[in-house]
Amino acid sequence: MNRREVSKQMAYLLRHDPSGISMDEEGFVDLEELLSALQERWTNLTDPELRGIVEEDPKGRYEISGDRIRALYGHSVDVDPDLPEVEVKVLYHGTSPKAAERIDREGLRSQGRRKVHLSARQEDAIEVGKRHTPEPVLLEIEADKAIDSGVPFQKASDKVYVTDYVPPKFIKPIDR
Ligand code: HQG
Repeated sequence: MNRREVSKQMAYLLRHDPSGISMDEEGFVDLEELLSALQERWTNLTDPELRGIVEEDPKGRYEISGDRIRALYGHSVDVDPDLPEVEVKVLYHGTSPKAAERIDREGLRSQGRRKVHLSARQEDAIEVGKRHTPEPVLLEIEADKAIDSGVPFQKASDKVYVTDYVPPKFIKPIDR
């Protein structure tokens, strides 16, 4: 059992395509049902192993509550996890040079996902950007000023924050 592969499949089911598993409006599904779906591929996967993957996830991608489980961010399915709205001074976003040009004109808009995703740390934002391009552009978001102007940020995990839209005036590229 390759934990990363299981987690990838889990993220796919919980964020994009629960394929038959019923999901509530906050993104939760029944843990046993998810386990059964994963056991179609990983026959010997156990409940404790699945819980271990959730607990040890390096980005805090998932949450278990009672007998239910959900992804905390990354969704394209139409759900609205009840994440805490937080005060934060600065956040970061890593992206391709081409996207950065458009972001400079029109702001950060969600594309395939429901939300815009931001990182608490510069290093993490750079890693996110590297999924799109070898030499990502690092953007700094003046979250405190955005909050003052009515843009709320929600904390999905220790590393990941989400919002609906960030206007360009709160975004500036950082040299690195
Ligand atoms: C870009 C992964 C043009 C944006 C990651 C990004 C993250 C624009 C792309 C999480 C734009 C969307 C999310 C605009 C934004 N014009 N492009 N106005 N505004 N974009 O994959 O942030 O490991 O949906 O810059 O690590 O890259 O799977 O978002 O490049 O935490 O848990 O549109 O997903 O988490 O790409 O990644 P994505 P993301 P996991």
